[in-house]
Amino acid sequence: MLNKINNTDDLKKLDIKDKKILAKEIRNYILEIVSKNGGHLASNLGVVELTIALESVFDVNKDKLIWDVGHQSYVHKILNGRKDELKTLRKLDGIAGFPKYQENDVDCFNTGHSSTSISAAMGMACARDLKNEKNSVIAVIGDGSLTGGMAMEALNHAGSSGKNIIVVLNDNEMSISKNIGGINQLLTKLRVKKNYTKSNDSWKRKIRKIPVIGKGLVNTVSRIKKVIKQLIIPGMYFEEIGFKYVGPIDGHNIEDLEHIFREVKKINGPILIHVLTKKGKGYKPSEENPDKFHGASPFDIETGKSLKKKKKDYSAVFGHKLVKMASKNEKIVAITAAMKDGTGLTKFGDVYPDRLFDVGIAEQHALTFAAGLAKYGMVPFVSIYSSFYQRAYDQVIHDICMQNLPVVMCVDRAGIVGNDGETHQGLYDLSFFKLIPNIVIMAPKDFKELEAMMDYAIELKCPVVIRYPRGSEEETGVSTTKELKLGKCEKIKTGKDVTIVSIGKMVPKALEMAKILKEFKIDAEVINSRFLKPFDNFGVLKSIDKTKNVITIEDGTCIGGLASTVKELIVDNNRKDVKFKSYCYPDKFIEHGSVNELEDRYGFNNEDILKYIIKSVK
Ligand SMILES: Cc1ncc(C[n+]2csc(CCOP(=O)(O)OP(=O)(O)O)c2C)c(N)n1
Repeated sequence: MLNKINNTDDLKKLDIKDKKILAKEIRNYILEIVSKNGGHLASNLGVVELTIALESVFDVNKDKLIWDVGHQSYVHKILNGRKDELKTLRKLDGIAGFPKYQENDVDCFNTGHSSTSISAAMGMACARDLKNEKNSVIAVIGDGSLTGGMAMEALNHAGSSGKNIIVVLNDNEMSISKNIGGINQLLTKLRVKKNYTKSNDSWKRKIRKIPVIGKGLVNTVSRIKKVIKQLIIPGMYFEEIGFKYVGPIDGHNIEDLEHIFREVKKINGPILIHVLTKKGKGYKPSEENPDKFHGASPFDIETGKSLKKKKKDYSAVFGHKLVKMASKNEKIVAITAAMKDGTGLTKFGDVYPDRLFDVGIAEQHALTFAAGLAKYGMVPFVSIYSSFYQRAYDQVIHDICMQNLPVVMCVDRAGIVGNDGETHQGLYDLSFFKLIPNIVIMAPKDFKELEAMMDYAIELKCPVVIRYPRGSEEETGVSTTKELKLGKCEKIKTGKDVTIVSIGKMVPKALEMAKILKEFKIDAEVINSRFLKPFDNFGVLKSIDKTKNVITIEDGTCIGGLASTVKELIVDNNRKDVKFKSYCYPDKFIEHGSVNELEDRYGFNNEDILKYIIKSVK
């Protein structure tokens, strides 16, 4: 069946029986590819029938179909001209793991970060109406992503707008791990709605029996009715804010789904269709452990076991250290935005369940929540991936830094993250944090320095950022001996010919360079910046004055980070005779590929750097 499908016109020719066969084939195909390339397996296996039904009923070329997060868009890509290319999924120059209009116009809105789909859909619905055009606009959003503040803001806007917009709520009871929070409780009630029907009737009968005397009581009774109605018909929540609620519907029954979508197409106003799916469906290991197969590295299909050797990584070191610190300091609390496992906080939650707060996919709330905790005397460590910190920028400025609150902002997955691509690269944090007053920014060169920075962050009693990369430490052969001092760099090798200033995960590279340069009789001075803010102007300038030749290496954008800082230092101090070169990421969104491939592509390979240094010194 799969061979017959090149686009959704082909799909529309199939009958239900053939679509069921197609669903099976698509699952096997995705499994085969993700087991080799890695990727978001469980979410895609869960939406096979849903995607087939949506794209059979709606016209992806005319209607607007927006995938929230977009990690579940592989089925859509298969059905829309990228079946063969899917083999290159997430590979350098291959197709992306998220919707990309650059690949195909039917990916009508690029996603990667959660909870944006309803806002984008509302924008499109309003534009459509202003242009007097006719089509359906559909946002497909998971129950996890529905917990994001943006989704709530958009529901609020859409509900009262009267616009024709369809929200398909793909409810699998999971975010990356089990979904949590009040919205999830609401959905739990909805999931078992059918069981309420009976009691609903009996409640109605009971209410009717209440004697109604006088106007006041009538009002009271109608208010009570409303409240009770909300309790026993929880879909009312969506109805109350202006949506027509349809569901819950079995998300693996193509026939039922198509029927509902056809009906809904005819209805005016905002509609929410509640669809129940099973995350990881059709592959036993992912059905049993959907969290492990949310974002999977390559694995063996037979056993489901990962083919990647598990090495201790920065997130794990962070998590273990925090558990140790928390045993001595009862004020320490940890916050995650739906990424407990990814950020290494699982053990912390096991040991201190009352001191770990998983706030859902709610980075903005996480930061202001941390500010509240800090204001009341606690010591919050907030661990969020670099690219998701972007969403909480105002909270960092307005709620944390303006009040100079001692929140430790741990920036995980900083720098190039690899195959998830442009939406997930953590290239901007150094730059955007640096603009903020009152903040201290540190980046460790290895695990030991991360631990030291975590201890030191508490001593500072102000907003602190600690950024560290995805994965494991690189061997430096140099252990951290010097104590951390605010705004002081660490000179790890003295030299006279060239100064290499680097930060975080690029320090080991700088040391490696220095080692090789020795063979060319070039004596490099290696500086671990440790702090980007406050920056060690004095220490770095002293080295530059000696060598008159400086290069910077950082895992971040060229604008506003280490490169800019050193450049400003040179200009501000009028050092006209100094040679300067920076290794950093250019002013463009960096695509997907492995970390090594991207480092090579963007000039971080040893050969290129060596060539430059040798030329600049001679
Ligand atoms: C702003 C933001 N924070 C965190 C993430 C990481 N993340 C990707 S998918 C996901 C869970 C999404 O759950 P849900 O919407 O229910 O989709 P499912 O994977 O269960 O289908 C999370 C937390 C993200 N993409 N964007």
